[in-house]
Amino acid sequence: MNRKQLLGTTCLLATALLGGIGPLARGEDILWLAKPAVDWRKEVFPLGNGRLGCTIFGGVEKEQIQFNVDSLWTGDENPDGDYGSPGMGYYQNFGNIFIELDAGAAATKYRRELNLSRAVSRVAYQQDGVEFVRETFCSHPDQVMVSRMTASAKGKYSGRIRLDGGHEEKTSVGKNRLVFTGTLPNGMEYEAQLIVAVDGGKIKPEGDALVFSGCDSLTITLAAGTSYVMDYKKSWKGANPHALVTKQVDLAAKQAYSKLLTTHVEDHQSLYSRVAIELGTTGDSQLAAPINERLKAVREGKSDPDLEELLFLYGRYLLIGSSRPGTLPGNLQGIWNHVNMAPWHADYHSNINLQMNYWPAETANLAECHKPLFDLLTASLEPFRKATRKSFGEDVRGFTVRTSHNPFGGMGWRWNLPGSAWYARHYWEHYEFGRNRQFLETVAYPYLKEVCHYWEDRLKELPDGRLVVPDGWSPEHGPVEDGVSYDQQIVWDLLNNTIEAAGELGVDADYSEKLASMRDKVVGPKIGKWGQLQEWMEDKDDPNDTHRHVSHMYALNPGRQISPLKTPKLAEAARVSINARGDGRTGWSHAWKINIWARLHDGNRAYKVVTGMMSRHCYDNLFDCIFHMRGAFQIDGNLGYTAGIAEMLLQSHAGAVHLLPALPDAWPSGSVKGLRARGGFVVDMQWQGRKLTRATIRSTKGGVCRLHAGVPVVVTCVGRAFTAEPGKDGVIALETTKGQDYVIEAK
Ligand code: FUC
Repeated sequence: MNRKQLLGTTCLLATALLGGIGPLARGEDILWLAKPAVDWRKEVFPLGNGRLGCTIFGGVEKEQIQFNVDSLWTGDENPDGDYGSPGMGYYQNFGNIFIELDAGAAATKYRRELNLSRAVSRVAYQQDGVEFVRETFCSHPDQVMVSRMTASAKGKYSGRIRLDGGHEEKTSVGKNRLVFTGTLPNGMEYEAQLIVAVDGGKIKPEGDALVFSGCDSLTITLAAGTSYVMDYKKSWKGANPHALVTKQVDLAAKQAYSKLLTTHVEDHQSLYSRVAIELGTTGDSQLAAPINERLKAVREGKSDPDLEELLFLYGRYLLIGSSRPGTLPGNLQGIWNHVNMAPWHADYHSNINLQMNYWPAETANLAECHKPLFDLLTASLEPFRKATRKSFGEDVRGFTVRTSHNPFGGMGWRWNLPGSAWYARHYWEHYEFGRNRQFLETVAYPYLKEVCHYWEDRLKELPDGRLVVPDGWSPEHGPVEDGVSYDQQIVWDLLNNTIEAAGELGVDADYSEKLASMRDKVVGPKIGKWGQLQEWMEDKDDPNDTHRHVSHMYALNPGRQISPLKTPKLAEAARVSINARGDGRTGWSHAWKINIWARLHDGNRAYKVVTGMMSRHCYDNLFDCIFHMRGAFQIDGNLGYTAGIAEMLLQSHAGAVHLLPALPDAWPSGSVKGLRARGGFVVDMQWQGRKLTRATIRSTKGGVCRLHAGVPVVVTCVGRAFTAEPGKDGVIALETTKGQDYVIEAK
C-alpha cells in the first residue's frame, strides 16, 4: 500500500466513523486542518468554478462562507492611467453566508478538509455524541455553490442563515430564499440569491434571516452574477443578472444533491485527473498530520515529498478554480478576495504576476484554462491602443500596457513597455503546445504582429546601428534608461516568436525578413565584470543586491534566448546572477527561481528554493504569500511553483523534448503522468535511482518529436520495438503518428 492509499484509507475510516456523505475514494489529494479558520489569508479553504468562488471558514457554531464573482469590480477605462484614481477600481468581495447553529456541547474530532481531487470542502465534528458533516463545492456545470449539512441523528440542526452583501445591501427574506441586489458606482449591477432546502424540521423567515429548527439536514444553494460583459463596444455592460441568477439557483435547487455533486466531480476531474505525480514517500505519521504541522516539520528540516506534490497539485486546482473558458483571467488572488480594497487592487499586474498565473497552464495540462487570459487581453485591445497613442503619440501603431490593469481595459501606474510583448509569448506558447492552427491564424498571430508594430515605431537606433528600447525600466528596480535587459530580451523574444508564427502560417515572408533583421540588431544579453548576466546595458549590477525581481532572467525563463545547451556562457552568467540574488521575500520570486534553476538544469538548487518557499511562503491553507505587503496572499507564487515543478521534470522550449532535465537528489525515484511538451505531446515518466526508466510520449497531433536523449533508446509503438539513435546534437528525431503512444526505454 503506498502512502496515498494509506491516506485514502484513513479518510475512509474517518468518513465511516462520522457517518459522512459518501465515502472518499482512495488515493485522493487532501489538505486538512484540525481547526476552523480565523485569519482569511492563512486558513480558509478556497473553492471555485472559474467565475464563482468561495472560501470556507468552518466555524462549528458560526459557519462563514465568503463568496466572490470574478467580474465584481469597481473602476472603468481609467483614461489617465492613475493607479490611485477611482477609475482603476478594485476587485470586490461579493458577500458572505453566515450560518449560526444553536449552541451544543464542545465539538470534538473536528476536521476541515479540502479535497483537491473532487474540489469539495468538508467540515466534520462530533457534538453530544452526534456526528456532523458539511460538504461544499462550486459547480461549473450548474454555476452555483452548494453546501449540504448532515448529521448522524435526526432533528439536530436548529439556527439561522443570513446572506450579507459586501456593500451593506439590504437582503430580502422570502419563504426559503434570501436575495440581495446592488449597483456599483460604475453602473455594474449584481445580484445574489440563496435557497435553503431542509429535510425534517421547519424553516421560516424572521427579520433578516431564515430560521430553521429541528432539521435533519440542510442544503444551501447560492447563485450570484453581475451585468459585466467582456465587450468594450458594449461599454462592458450586459443584461441585469436577475433573470440568469434566478434561473441558476432555481434549476440547481430542484436537483438532487447527489446529482449536483456527481456532475460537479465529473466535470472537475475531467481537468484535474489528467496529471498525477509521485515524488517520494512521506512517513506515515507525518502524512496523517494536518497541514500546519506538516509545514512546521518542513521548517524544522524534515522532508515531505507528499506535501511537495500536494502543493504542485494545488496550483492546478487553483487554476481550474479561477480560470475557465468564458470567465475573466485569474487576478492577483485568483478569484478569492474577502475585502473591498485588496492589496494592489487584486488587479492584473503585467510585469510578472499575471503571466506567472498562467505558467502552468500549458505544461501542467490545463490549456483550456489559459483561454480567459487571451479573451480579456484581446477584448482590451482598443482601450490599450487608445491609451498607448495618448502617451506615446497619435502616430504610434500597436499598443502596450501599464503595470496594472482591470477588466475594463483600464490601466494604472507606470508603463511597462514590454508588457504586451510578454503577453504575446503566451499566445505563441498556447499554439506551440496545442498546435491549433486556427487559434494561431485568427487570434495569436494578429496579436503578435500588432505588438511588433508598436516596436517598429518605438525602437531606437544606436550610432552603430544596433537597436534599443528607449526609456525602459527593469521592473521596480533601477533607473529609467535605454537598453534595459528586460526590455531587450522581451522584444527579441517577440520578434523571434512572430517570425516563427509567420513561418508556421506561411504568410508575410517579407515582413518576417524585416523582423529578422530587426531582431538581429536588438542589443543582446551581456556578461558583466563579475561574470554576471547584466541587468542593464551598462555593467553596473551590484553583487550584493537581492531585489525580488529577476527580470533580466527572462531570456532564460520564460524566454528561450539563453539555455545551457545552446548558449552555455550566457547560462553560466545567469547562474552567477541568480546565485547572488538569493531567494527573495515574495512567494512569486521564489517560484520564478525554481523555474530558473530548472532551466539551468540544476535540480538541487531548484529543490532548495522549493523547500525555502514551503518553509517561508506557504500559509496553513497553502496559500502563497509575500512579505513586503504585510503578508498578503498572492496566487502567482502558487501557480509559479506548479510551473516550476513541471519545468524540473520536463522541458521543451529549446527545440527538443528534454525528459527529467533537473531532477534533484531528493526525488531519487518517482513518476509523473500527463505533463505536456511543445508540439502536441503528452508525457508520462517513471524514474529510479535518479535515472529515467520509462517514458510514454503520446502524440496528439502527429509530426516529428525531437527528443533530447544523448544515448540510444528503445522505442515501442503498437507492439513494434526499434532502437533510435541520437544525432551529433544528442537529439533523436522520432516520426510520430497522431493518436499513438511511444514508449521510450533505455537500451
Ligand atoms: C509586483 C511586485 C510586488 C507585488 C505586485 C503585485 O509589482 O513587485 O511584489 O507582487 O506586483
